[in-house]
Amino acid sequence: MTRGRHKKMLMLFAICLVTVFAEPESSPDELYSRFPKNRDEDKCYDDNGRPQRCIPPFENAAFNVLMEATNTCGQDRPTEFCKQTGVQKKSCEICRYGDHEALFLTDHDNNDNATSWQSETMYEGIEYPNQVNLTLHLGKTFDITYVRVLFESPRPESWGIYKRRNEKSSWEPYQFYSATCRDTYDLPDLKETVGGDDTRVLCTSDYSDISPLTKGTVAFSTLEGRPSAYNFEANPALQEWVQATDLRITLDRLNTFGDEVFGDDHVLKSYYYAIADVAVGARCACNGHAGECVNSTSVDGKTRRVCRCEHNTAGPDCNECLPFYNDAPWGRATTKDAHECKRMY
Ligand SMILES: [Ca+2]
Repeated sequence: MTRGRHKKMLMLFAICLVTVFAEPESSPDELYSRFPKNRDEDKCYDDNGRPQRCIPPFENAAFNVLMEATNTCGQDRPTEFCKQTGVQKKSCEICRYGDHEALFLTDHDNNDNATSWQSETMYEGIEYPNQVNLTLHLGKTFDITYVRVLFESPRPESWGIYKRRNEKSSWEPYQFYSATCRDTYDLPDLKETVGGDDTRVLCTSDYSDISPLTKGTVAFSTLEGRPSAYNFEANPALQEWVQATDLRITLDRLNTFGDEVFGDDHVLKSYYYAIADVAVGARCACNGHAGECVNSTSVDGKTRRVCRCEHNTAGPDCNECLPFYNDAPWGRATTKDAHECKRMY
């Protein structure tokens, strides 16, 4: 084999290796294509002025939206934490006010130097049954494709994602990640189950190892493994399943090496939750009657996102007909019928 060819083979091998390791555990963007789309998807009228179904662009709905954290290190007083390096001697630092705030969950990270939110440690009592909640208010209904969490600490032993369909409804479980699904959440591990209905809450043990110690990702794709995902448009239950106005991450159990039982201070201080980024792949939900979502400031001075409604519809999600446009009952636009609201004469 010539030297040049050898080099090429090595390069090819390296590229394959990178491809294998760069592949995320699930590919939410691939799933996103299950939502019907075409390149004119934001146009609510065709070239001849006829109404057609339109949808706002795909976005990271969490970006720069401040999450509420029920616990943050350094918030009340400086606290010590020790880096989990896997070796006996741990390097410890102080977390001060502002070092690891909740706003770092949804800010713009550059890859080499990501900012992260961090909780207090097991030394301060951050352990089951105590929980840490991170809550994201989106301000209106979104169609959620995925929730992706990039951990700075090891991924938790047990945690869950909850959602609310509107600001007044109660929190519903969306997905659980746990090495102890039955004990912690009273659900079977996904590995032990077969089939099931579209809107069943699942628990999986796949992402609950203590390794990797940092930069572990978990991506929850709302339609993954849902039997009717390919027929999304004809399935109202699934359409409702992907909708949320608020999302909550509940951190229940820390992952440990089991050495916390001896109660050593430095060991206890090496167990805490830290997250570098939370991303929510979603579209503003407008029932097929708007091609974009815009900021709107209400009388109380609050700015929130609202659909720019077309087809003579109105409401935050284009969920009703304009006054005097009630010739036919309101309907969600489909690819076959835009369900335009028509003037009553
Ligand atoms: Ca960050």
